[in-house]
Amino acid sequence: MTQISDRQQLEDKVKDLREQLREHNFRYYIKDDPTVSDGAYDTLFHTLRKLEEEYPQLITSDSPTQRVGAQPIEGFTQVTHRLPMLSLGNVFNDEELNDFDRRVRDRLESEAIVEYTCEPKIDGLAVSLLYVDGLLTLASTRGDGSVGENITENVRTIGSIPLQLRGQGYPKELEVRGEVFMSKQGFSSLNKRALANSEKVFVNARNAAAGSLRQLDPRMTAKRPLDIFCYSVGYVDGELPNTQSEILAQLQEWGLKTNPEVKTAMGPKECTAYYLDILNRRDELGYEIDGVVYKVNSLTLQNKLGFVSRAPRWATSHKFPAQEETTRLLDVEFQVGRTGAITPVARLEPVLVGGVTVSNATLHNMDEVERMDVRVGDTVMVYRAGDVIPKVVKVILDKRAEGAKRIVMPSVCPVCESPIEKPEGEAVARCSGGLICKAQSKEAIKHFASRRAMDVDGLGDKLVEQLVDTGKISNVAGLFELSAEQLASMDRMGAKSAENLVVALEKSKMTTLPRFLFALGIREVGEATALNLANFYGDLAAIQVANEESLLEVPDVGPIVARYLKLFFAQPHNVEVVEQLQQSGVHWPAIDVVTNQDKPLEGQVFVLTGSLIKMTRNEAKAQLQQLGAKVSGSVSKKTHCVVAGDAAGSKLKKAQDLGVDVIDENELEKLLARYNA
Ligand code: I6G
Repeated sequence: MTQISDRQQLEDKVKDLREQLREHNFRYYIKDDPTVSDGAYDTLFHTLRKLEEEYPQLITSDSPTQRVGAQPIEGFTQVTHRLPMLSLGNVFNDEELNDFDRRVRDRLESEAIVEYTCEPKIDGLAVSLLYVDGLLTLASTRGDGSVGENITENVRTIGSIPLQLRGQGYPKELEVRGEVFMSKQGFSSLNKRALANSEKVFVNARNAAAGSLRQLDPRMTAKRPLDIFCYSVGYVDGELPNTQSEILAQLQEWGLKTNPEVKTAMGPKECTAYYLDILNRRDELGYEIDGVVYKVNSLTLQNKLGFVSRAPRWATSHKFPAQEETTRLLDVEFQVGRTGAITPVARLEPVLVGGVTVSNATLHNMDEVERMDVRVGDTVMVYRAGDVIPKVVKVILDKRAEGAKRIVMPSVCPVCESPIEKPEGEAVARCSGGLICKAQSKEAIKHFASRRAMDVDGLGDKLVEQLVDTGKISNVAGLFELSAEQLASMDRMGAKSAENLVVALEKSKMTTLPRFLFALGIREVGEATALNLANFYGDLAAIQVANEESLLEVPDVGPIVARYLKLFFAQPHNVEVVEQLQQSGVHWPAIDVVTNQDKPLEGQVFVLTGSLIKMTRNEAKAQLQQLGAKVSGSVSKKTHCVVAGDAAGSKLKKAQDLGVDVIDENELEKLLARYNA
């Protein structure tokens, strides 16, 4: 760096790096069309960071290196909006939409068809972003519409919000309004992790986004998968186009993210067509919406129409049927999962939620039951989204009836009557019956046959249940004893399907050791751990007899996994089943352990994202590859681990969405040190 002696040259270089990084962010977040690899982005980021470390006087707040503040803040200060953040009126059906359009035309004293812009109404949090001379200067919540909270430090951590507008011609002051939200998958993996760690779960994606924006420590917000769609402007000191659709296009050019579903519609009929189309595709959208918004496209007409009380006359939202409804909790039953986990399930007075009748919903676990203080007879709020199992999210305490009955976890399994155990500190209670329990057997067999395990084509859940209920099989080994005749005698099974299933079972016998290990359904042994075990020991017999000390040497195997492995193979019944399976012809190719000890990460797919501080991404990549890992550029279900550096963006989000392991730079360092020692 010291070769750059000339100060001007140095400043130019820093400026150029920032511009390049901004442009790449724009391509990545806004256009969804990156033009450089992560590695190339990283190199630029590092060069900039190194220069800034060497010349701290060159650091500016809009530098792409300056997203996450170092210190938590003490509280949120209040911000008075220069122009109030209004609310929107609602319509719920075609008739009300026609009335809205009628009022618009009456007020404009025109019978001409009105052009509207249509966009999804995101179920998130309205925020205001103030850009002064293109710099993000202030971000605030809507609050009561007049006064909100200053959440600038947290908003700066959201990768899709530019710290500096791109291009030229933006107004001297530009207040942009939008909705910050958490994607459906981001929300789901956040809650999964919270459940696993016995932490508080969020009721819905909106609350999760709100909770994330209200963190006092911006480093916490930075870890949450937040995103934004900008939908309009507030205070503007400068020129803007004269229609809503052109304003959105212009905001995008300046680097602000707008919704790709925005369209224009001529009159209410086309608006309804848009509404139906979005309603139809609601579950496919990666984020929660609660309706669509129509706005008169022309700003001239908007100005003529003005406002009524605190809502514009030129816009309305067209609400979808609710996805949350209240109903009565009639009873609670306890379901038993593959590992014996007992889930309380609510039996409800049937209720229509978002167009679907719901009569059962999950209550997760007893900690949740206690946290919500839910009782039989209570009026509860039920939430349903897409194909996901509906859940009870809240009790309406005001409506609690006199005799509402507390929910008590049974002491024995409702299926096999073995004792239920709940170890201290764990959120989940379990049936101790193991494979004696029919419920556990059914789930174990379903898991064994599943696509990522033994991959038995054509063995559906219902069939497994029938096979166990009729006593045809009691464990996974029984699957390979089934004849085509036995299968053909099951409900809804023809001779042809039965034959196909026998062929599929035969085909599945040729597998791999990692798949087989995973298929056994040993607690905490997921695909990645199964792969590590297979690579470390090379064969099943060695794993079966490995002691705890040895198991702890396997990458990513800690005391808990080691204990479950020991427990599993200590049970004669399990060993017997494994032997039966091998005798039936289940087999796999041998693994060369010698090679794999040199390459302990063989078969593991890593993705590096965000900026690393202590090493470049290329260095990290080379070291991982040396240990046998494959380093891929994109996250998918096949990814084993994502290394997330600073300002990690959509790849981190995707990893969280898919439930892929995420480690930070420190953990990566430890991992590399373990093998390189
Ligand atoms: O709350 C809102 C959500 C979405 C809005 C809104 C919007 O446009 C897509 N637009 C306005 C003008 C207002 N609230 C006041």
